[in-house]
Amino acid sequence: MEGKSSTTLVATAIALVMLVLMPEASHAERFVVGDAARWTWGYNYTDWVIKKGPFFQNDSLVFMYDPPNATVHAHSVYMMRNAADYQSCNLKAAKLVANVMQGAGSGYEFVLKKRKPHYFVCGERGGIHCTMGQMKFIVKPKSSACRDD
Ligand SMILES: [Cu+2]
Repeated sequence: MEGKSSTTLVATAIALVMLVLMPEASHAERFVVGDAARWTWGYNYTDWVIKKGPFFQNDSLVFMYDPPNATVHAHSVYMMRNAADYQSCNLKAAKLVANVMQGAGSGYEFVLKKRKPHYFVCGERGGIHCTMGQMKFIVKPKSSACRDD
């Protein structure tokens, strides 16, 4: 008898947790970085962030770019460790997020799980895509509790 009531309790607890979590999960948005331009040389992603934001925790960013071929530049996605590295496009301590192949097809999806500044850059050509190609942007997700839609 005791086992059965604790099972019921667990089931009730799970149901309650799902009730609390599900509306939030269903509100998370998915953004294709750069929209129709996708992840490419010369597009102003800083403007794109201003236009699309604010971003919230659990929203996702989808990076879409073709794998390297004879006519297309290779791109990638790196995360810079801090603002200084981001400003100078210094890739030495950067963390690889998606390699040159991972933007193909439906793209590479990055879920914004943490409420911290995310410094995204393209790491190709020793940082030239970051410095000259404007392939860089910062996203700092707000708490999902702040979402008012
Ligand atoms: Cu690039």
